[in-house]
Amino acid sequence: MSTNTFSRSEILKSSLGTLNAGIIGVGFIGEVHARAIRANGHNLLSVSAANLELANSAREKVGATQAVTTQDMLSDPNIDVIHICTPNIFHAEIAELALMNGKHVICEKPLAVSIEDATQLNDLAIKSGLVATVPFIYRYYPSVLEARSRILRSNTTPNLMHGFYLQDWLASSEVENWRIDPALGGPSRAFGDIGVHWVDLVEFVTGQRITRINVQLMRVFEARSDTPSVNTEDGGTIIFETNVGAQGSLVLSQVSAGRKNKLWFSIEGNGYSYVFDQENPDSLWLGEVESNSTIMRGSSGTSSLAAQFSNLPAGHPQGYQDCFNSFVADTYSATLSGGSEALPKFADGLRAAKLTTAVLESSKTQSWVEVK
Ligand code: SOE
Repeated sequence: MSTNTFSRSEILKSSLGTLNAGIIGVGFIGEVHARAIRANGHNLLSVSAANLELANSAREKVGATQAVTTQDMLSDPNIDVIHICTPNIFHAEIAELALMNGKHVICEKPLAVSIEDATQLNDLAIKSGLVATVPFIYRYYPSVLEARSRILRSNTTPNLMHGFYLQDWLASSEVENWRIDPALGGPSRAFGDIGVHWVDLVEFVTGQRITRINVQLMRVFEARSDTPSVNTEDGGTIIFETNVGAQGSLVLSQVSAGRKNKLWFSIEGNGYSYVFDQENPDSLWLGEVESNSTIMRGSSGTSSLAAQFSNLPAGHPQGYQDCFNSFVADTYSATLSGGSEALPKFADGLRAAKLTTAVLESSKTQSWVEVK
């Protein structure tokens, strides 16, 4: 069986050497970051958490060399890259300190819960010359990259984009999580947590920008076991227009039974429809007027952009953690050579903050809102 040639990120890794990483906050997503650091051959030197006791159990969980305070990690000259995986409300302050201490930063989304803070962070990142990224990792599915290259290469601009992002991990009022509380998660939950991924993908794949938005947010559970009054949305429906006049719609929910992580989109232009399904990500569906087909990841004829992040032969599925590994590889190699065209930077985190603000405003005013 022949394997693919080594991917661009794997080749860059060999000239990069080993970088030292620190992770702040080690919940589900912190563990995903830890695996990605290791998979890329880098060194997980330090972890920190809300206190040293939690940091110590996190150290054991992910096998980091040391448990430290966040302050010590930020000022440690041996740390090259800081991964911020705390509850949302702490992201902006820590990201600012990390950049000011000369660290490259991967900051979980949302970069900040206000446009002002996200703007300041983006400015600071640009001024510092450091690598500063936000894990919009679904971009790294080769099928997504294939759709982007084909659409940008084609002579026709997409005129319609639609889909959904559905989950069920909050589908019972018994379930509690810090994301439900705006004091920790920020003012938007379903859009801020999953809607931003869908919108980021559709803008990335089409090269278009959403300019106007009209939103209905919904709350299925007005109360949860420890939360007498829930103030964040369980989901919603969104219609939008883009800078070239294309139209779109998105259905979002974190309370849809049986839907685990159902991110799905269809992007349609004159003569084509491209469909991507995150729960079946190794293939991209192509609809044409005379025939339909399925483009398999890794098959001959796929674009060089998709091939860059295709690390296994066709038929050996790549999944969520592989995307995360590719994203971390791209971020780390950007410290040496600039990243790939997929690399989501703080500017993309700022974009998500602008869209989130527009979503909340439209839902509140029950009207069309321009995205800043
Ligand atoms: C939880 O809703 C979550 O883990 C998000 O925080 C991620 O960003 C998304 O990729 C999957 O779901």
